[in-house]
Amino acid sequence: MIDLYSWTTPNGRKVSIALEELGLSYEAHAIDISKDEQFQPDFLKIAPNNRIPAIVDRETGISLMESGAILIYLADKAGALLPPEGEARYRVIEWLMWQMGGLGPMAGQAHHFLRANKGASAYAEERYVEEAKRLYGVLDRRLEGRDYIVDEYSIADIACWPWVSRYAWHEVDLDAFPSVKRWYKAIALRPAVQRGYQVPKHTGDIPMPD
Ligand SMILES: N[C@@H](CCC(=O)N[C@@H](CS)C(=O)NCC(=O)O)C(=O)O
Repeated sequence: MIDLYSWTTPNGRKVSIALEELGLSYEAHAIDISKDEQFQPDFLKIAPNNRIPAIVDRETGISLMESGAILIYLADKAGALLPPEGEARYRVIEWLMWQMGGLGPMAGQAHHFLRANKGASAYAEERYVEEAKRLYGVLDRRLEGRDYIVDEYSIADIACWPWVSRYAWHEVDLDAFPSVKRWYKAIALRPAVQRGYQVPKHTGDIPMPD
């Protein structure tokens, strides 16, 4: 049994989607970041960076923060969604790191300036939207002629998909990125993705472009 501490955000959804895909038993605990619950002392013991998501594996006693590390741990534990060795394993980790260091932080900053602080800085709004679009271009080229980011569906797809589900928040038109759009819509139909998206609470349907 895995304890999942999460909220209805892209980084949180990565982990609930992976847990659903892998069929691992878990109990979700809501950490409402709009109420600053990520700063509670008990949560800090397992998440020293004050951010969701975090997990505790009751079987091993291991606790982890950082969604990328959690995805690798869960995939290795279940023996799926991450090849055990060889080039494909490093290719999945490569694209997972691309999401962790690029797509997530840049789109997150775009949300900060476009939605939470609109008008605070025209420079920052343009900078992060343009960087988000550049990254969508990178992903679009990678997905041209491929169903998934690496050969099989993997934690690289699961890491990127919830960020792309916020395409409207960072003002990206998916019609400009046809391979990303096709990939996004196909993954959105997966039953495990539909379940994991609504953890720790239901927030409405998955955004679906025409
Ligand atoms: N690199 C971290 C980022 C986690 C992160 O930024 N989580 C956000 C929600 S998506 C959060 O907890 N924000 C709370 C805050 O900013 O105080 C990861 O991937 O786990």
